[in-house]
Amino acid sequence: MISVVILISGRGSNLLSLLNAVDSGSIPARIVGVLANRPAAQGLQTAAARGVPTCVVDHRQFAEREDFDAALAAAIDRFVPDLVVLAGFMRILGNAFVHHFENRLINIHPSLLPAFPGLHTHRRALAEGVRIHGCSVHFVTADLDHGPLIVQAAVPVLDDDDEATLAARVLAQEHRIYPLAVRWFCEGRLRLLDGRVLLQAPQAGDAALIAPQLVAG
Ligand code: NHR
Ligand code: GAR
Repeated sequence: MISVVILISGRGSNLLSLLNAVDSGSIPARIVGVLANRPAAQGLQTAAARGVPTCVVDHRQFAEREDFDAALAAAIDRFVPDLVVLAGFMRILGNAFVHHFENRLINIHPSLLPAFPGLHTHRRALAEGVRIHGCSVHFVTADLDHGPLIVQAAVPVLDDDDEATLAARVLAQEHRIYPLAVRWFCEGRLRLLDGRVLLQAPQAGDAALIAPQLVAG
């Protein structure tokens, strides 16, 4: 069984969607730890209430980014995870950290990458007047918000949207695609080829396990 560590900074609604997907059996993994860089992150309570061990590595206790990264990596390594999931994690991670977790570190970003990397994506999408916005799950590389894309979901931008209404529409899709991406990773179905992600079809035997297969209409 794949072991997963989740990193958060705040509310933790993506964390909750992942915990629920594991509990319902749709992700074949164990969430072995939840780490936050802020002691006040609400998601820490969500995890503790579900019996998941939590840990805080407060970035304000470190003078240098590299020192924070090293302490965070050491705290994660104690859980011996196969996959590290950034779920609303708000600190940029340095090369050494990214390299240490290469090909087993993923992020959800609230825009249709490569549009709007970085912060305040919904505000910037509204300011640009884009009509389609969304969210992206990607492997994390040293190049901020530019790693190989695993899955994206798009939503319309409506004329009367403000930052809050647009963020809520995107967030609903985040809660769909992050569990999907984590499931594919845990099923061993994600392949990296020339900086792109390929999704392998389910194993041939799988169809028999869920026969009869569902068809549209
Ligand atoms: N690190 C690397 N190397 N590569 C990525 O793709 C990363 C990453 C760390 C976090 C999440 C990302 C997002 O989805 C993420 C992707 C924080 C910032 C940021 O500017 C930007 C992008 C992301 C997360 N953070 C400020 C900083 O100085 C602090 C902001 C705060 O603490 O509120 O680190 O959007
Ligand atoms: C989510 O919208 C996530 O995509 C975004 O922050 C929110 C966290 O919500 N992530 C970033 O902006 C990363 N810089 P949550 O804590 O409820 O999952």
